[in-house]
Amino acid sequence: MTGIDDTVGTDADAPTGLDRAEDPFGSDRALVERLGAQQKQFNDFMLGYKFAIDEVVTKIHILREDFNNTHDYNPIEHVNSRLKTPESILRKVHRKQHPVDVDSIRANILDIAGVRVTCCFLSDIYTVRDLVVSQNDLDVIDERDYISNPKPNGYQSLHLIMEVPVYRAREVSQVPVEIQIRTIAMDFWASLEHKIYYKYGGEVPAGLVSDLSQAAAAANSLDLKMEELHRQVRGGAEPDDTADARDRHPLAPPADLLAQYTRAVGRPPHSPESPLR
Ligand code: 0O2
Repeated sequence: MTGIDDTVGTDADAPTGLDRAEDPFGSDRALVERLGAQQKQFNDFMLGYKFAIDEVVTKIHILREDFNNTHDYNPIEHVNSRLKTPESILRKVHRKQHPVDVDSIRANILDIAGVRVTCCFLSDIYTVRDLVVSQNDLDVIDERDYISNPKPNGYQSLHLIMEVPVYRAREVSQVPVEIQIRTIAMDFWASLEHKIYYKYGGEVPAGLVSDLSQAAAAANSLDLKMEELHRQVRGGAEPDDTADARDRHPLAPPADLLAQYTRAVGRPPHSPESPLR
């Protein structure tokens, strides 16, 4: 006797004399078991997308912090992510007239995992795009530039569908993630348009469509103006890599370590003739 009853709750322990009348599921037991197995499979399927989001968000956070460290400038304003709800997945697969099963969803719905990167300036969008696309472990499946080619309603954003390796306990799977990169102005417009679209169930009144289109043009001209101001303020300067900027950085070596180095070597580590630079 171990003190642990490790058979409690298993089917092996069910009374052998149990007849259909005593089994709460009766003849539906097979169906219940099948549904349970399907639910488990679907949860496992969704978990793969959640892990893929985690991978991409980590990559974006690393880029953000590293870019800030190296260039004393940050092209990423904020990062959001979302896992499409099962209901939204089913609506989309149905709307696109694909079969409604897990294999079809896997093959046809490529934005189950979504990461949105919001940038201050237009040029930042392409900086972030290049940094993401150049990562060797990610493959670009599709790219849509709705900034060069806005949608008829005025929607602007850069979309990348990236395939991300996810290392799970039993396998490595390649999972698609949609990365939307846009400015704050584009994001503001898209959030409002999304709310209006859903409020009217997709049938937005003509007057509102026209107002939204004007608002998109205003957002675009704001982006162009801010980009111009940004250029003026930076004066075409390359990333700030001056000694001052490095010294301001939180990861700069502590003052006593610098002093020790300077005493031992005869010059500070960031002097121009230093072999370290
Ligand atoms: P949700 O609610 O955000 O999940 P297709 O063009 O048919 O091949 P798909 O997947 O529609 O396929 O591609 P697309 O057009 O690149 O859109 C992907 C996502 O971008 C959408 O997902 C939206 O999040 C966003 N998006 C695209 N067009 C618009 C638009 O006009 N307005 C807004 N606000 N967002 C847009 P979902 O599944 O449509 O929606």
